[in-house]
Amino acid sequence: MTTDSLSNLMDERRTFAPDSGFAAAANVDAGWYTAADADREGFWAAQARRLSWESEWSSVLDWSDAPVAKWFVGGRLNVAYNCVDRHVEAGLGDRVAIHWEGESGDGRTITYADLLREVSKTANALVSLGLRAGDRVAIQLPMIPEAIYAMLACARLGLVHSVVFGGFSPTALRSRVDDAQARLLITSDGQFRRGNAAPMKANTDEAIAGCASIEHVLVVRRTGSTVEWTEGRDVWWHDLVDGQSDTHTPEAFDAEHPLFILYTSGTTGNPKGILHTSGGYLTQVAYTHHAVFDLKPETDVYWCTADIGWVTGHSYIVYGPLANGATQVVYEGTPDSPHQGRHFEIIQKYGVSIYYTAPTLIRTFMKWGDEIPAGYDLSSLRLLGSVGEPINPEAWMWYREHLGGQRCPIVDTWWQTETGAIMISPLPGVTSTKPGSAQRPLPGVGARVVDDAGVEVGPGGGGYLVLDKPWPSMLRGIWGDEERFRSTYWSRFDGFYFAGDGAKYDADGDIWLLGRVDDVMNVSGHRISTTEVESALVSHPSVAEAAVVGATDATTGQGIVAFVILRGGQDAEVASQLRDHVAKEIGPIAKPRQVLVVPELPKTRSGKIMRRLLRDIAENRAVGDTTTLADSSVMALISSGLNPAE
Ligand code: 6R9
Repeated sequence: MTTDSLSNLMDERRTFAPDSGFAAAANVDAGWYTAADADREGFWAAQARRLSWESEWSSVLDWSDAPVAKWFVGGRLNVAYNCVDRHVEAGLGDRVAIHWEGESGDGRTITYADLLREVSKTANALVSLGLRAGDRVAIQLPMIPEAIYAMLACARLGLVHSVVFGGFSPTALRSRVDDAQARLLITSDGQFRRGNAAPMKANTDEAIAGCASIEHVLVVRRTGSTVEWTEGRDVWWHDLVDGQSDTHTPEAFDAEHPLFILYTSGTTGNPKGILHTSGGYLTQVAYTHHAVFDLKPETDVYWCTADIGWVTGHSYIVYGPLANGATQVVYEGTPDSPHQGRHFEIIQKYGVSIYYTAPTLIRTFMKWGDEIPAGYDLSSLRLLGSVGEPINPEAWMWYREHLGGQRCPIVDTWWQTETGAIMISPLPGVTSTKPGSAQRPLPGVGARVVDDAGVEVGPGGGGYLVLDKPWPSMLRGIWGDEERFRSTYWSRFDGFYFAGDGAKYDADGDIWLLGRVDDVMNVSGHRISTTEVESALVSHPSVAEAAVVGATDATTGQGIVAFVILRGGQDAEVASQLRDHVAKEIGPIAKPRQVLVVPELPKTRSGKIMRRLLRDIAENRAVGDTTTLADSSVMALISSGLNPAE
């Protein structure tokens, strides 16, 4: 069999049993599934005891007001104390918490003792601005340590942070600030992108012009560029924070005290402010970070490449790793600045042992060439993770070979902003992994694949992914819109959380995610996942990356339109070859109507392809709102390179 024919989800059969040495030392074993099934609440109570509580809960779960859960009812804790102080109190103050690597190679080493001082100073500064528990604080910052200090200072004081991507437009920031009625905005003068200083405060100034809720803007100096200044409103971080006392006594809050709001886009209209609370959230991020990444805090160097403006940054840069006392790398820059080996250079420099990234970056590495990772010593790596979208088997295999040296287990972690923490993933050392499958709900988590009527499908069957039991880090609502919370997630199936993802079971009952159901195409009555077609395309040797959309078609309902980035130069014959290749891999029904060769794909800052924009092109419409694109010039680049007659 050729690699090609193995490389789409329909045929994927490879499995990789855990290495016995890894399994022997793993943090978890198969008994965790049985224990959690036997006594779910007892299991979660045991996980909650990873944390330090000022007073324990009276009951583990109150689901009487479903779908709004209360976890660890009556328990009290301070989230920042758990992420910082307790490690210092345990004598680990000299352990490095953060190896911060600036884009240009400037760096800072921050120990847990340093982190405690910085977070305390920041908390004292926020108190001096008159902020009180429950107030909202908007944060738009680059990937600099102050972003983490700011989030933890909010957590310490019971302030609710709302982190907004550095790349979001003023309009997007404004709607988030307004929706949450934030009193404070924390930002920086500018940010470095590919060696250039780009303005940030100019954008935030524009965003909050005339905004009544914002009383102060706290500004970190990062690039040193000149900024406009509003006296009485704007305060420099170094003026306010640096002079504060570096001690601060944390106060415990209720387990259900709000911790943060994070906006995520829905299928329609305004972004949704997903609300997370304290005790359950921290419990599940700490547990999953321990179990899924097999973290050994004394020896591992962990690196999650997400941006803190994304939920992965919240849960697996800030709260999970720090609650577990991890040593981690935080990197400010882009993967190709100043060169395409930057990530591998950082892995080598710090001896990174656990690396967690997104399939889109893995495919980008593939496009750049195998020789780039081969030029670095990556032998410190012992576990690799993937998140954000389905990982096609081809990318999974490449990741395993070229970063993992065929030895590292890969954890494909499925979860969402709404779930707060990882829900479905292999357990390293326990699960025999399969390229492209997230496999099983974690111990303590309930998930199934159901049909239109909410009935679970059998082995080999496909349908919708639902979560059938409440979990500690579940969203507690959409900020200010309880009705939308119920209708979006809880009305589609009675008693189940509707995730919005398509999935199927294989013959072993393992779960394969097939992409958003809004991305599932219907061609002549056949349901075809964009992911399946993309996976087939990427299995062709000349394709580096592919995105597929269903475009309205008068005859078949929808027609499949594929956008591909080629590995080498342009090839006039390739479009028809690729159409045939997909037909061969999946079946004639999946043959794309059109294959368009493009230089780039439109992506959000978190690496998700914006299919909506590609659909606009495929359906010959004016391209819609591009404000959430990482690089808004991409659409012009794509359109200019296309032959309209194709
Ligand atoms: C963490 C995060 C959530 C959506 C989710 C799904 C997709 C995430 C995935 C995955 C397949 C995985 N997704 N991880 N699909 N396999 N391992 O990405 O949160 O930005 O809210 O996106 O991402 O479609 O519904 P968020």
